[in-house]
Amino acid sequence: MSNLPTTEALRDRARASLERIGVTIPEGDDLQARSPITGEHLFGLRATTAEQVEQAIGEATDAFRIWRTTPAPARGELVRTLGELLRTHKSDLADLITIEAGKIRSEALGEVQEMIDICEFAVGLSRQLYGRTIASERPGHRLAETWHPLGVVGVISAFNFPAAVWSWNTAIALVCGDAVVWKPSELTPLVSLAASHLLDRAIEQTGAPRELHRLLLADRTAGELLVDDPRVALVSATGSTRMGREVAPRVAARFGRVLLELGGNNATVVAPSADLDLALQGIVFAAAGTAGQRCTTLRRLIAHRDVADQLVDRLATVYGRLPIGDPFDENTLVGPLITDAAADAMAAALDRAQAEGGKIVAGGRRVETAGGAYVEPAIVRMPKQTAIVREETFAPILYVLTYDTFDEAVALHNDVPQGLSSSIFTRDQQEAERFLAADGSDCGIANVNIGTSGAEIGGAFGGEKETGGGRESGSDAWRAYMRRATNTVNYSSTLSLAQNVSFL
Ligand code: UN1
Repeated sequence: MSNLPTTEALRDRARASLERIGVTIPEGDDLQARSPITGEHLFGLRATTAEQVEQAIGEATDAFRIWRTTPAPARGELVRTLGELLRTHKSDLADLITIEAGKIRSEALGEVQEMIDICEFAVGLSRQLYGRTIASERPGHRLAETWHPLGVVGVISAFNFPAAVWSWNTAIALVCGDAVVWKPSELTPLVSLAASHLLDRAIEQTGAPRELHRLLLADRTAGELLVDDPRVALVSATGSTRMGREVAPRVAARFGRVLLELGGNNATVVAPSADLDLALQGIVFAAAGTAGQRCTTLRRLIAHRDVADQLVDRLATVYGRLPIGDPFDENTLVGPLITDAAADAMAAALDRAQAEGGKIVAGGRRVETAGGAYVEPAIVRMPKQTAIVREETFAPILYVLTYDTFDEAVALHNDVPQGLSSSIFTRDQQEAERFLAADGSDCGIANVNIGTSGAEIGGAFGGEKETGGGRESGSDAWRAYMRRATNTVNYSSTLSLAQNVSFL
């Protein structure tokens, strides 16, 4: 492992990036900004109080009242400006993502690129919030639907995509005419301050209502206030299934809307006809990339018996050479886990996997170093899909299962509680299509000849079952951020009732 930067150097680098973006650090001692690179504290920060959360929701509600009548293409102008600022500060924001989330440089830049892309998408969308015109059954009537802004959107986001997930929600919500209150992960306050400040600058430049976006730097109680507040029309939450189980019924109890992006337990099927070179590359990026901390990370490899040994041998060789360490070092491919607790959870999962009959064939050890939680990504061959394999452990563990028939592969694939992302490597067109068919993969994302992670923003992102059912980002995911009105207009001079009802 290469030498790690000192915490002092990380602090200077963070301070310089924040200064270029224009952020003044709200120093205090309620919250800690830290870096998983050294595991040490960077800055003490002031938290948003419960009273300020209340106030922020009120201010956002007032801003929404103005924003909802601003023409959508004019709303797009704000998001276009945000996109331009993100381009200007791409490197600064990526620095902060590396410092606080531990992502390697290329992935941190990729995350900011994803933000720029969603801004572009949203700007286009601002002129395409189409409703349908529907054939009326009555003469002299027009039937149509109109999409209106929804209200205040509460965004709750996780540490692993500390900025991009906010931008998927916020860029779309803003063009849809909504206001946003954001409760980011406590683990990434500096990224949140930076992203939020760039939006504030865009708001100022375009003359949009100042309180259109509010940032809550606080612990989970602030998230709970958002969840329970009837002024928050939509709660869009990314995180664990456990969190989703708490959020969903509370929002439902007040008839609010939720958009949930929860756990994944993503699998790749490797068929006997697969191009193994391609599969190898796809698997390594999906399983070991981002140190296994994407919700789309590949966690289960379902390999045909004829190719499994060869594939696992080749994977183990690549795993043995994966450069682990300082995410700022351009040779590094695997940065730190977010906390010591994450490394402990990985070790506990590996113990359980072995107790359930698994055999570790690569990695799995903690890299001894002062500071951050660095681990060797692990490959574990399992005799069957045991209890631990059916759980999501947010760390780089790839469980390998083997299959004989395609039906068996699909059954194994779908036999987990989560349903986010999936893929198959095959050169057999029939198999590829069957994997994508109604009785194939049950996930929200199903791919052929690429891995499970790294989805483009143009498609709708999300999954089924315990993943929560929400769809964010591209395609028509915008509809979740608006309310639909069905309009019947009678332009005749007779009142005709639907369904041929006669009255009077
Ligand atoms: C997440 O891990 O919360 O598809 C989101 C991907 C990324 C998004 C992941 N575009 O891997």
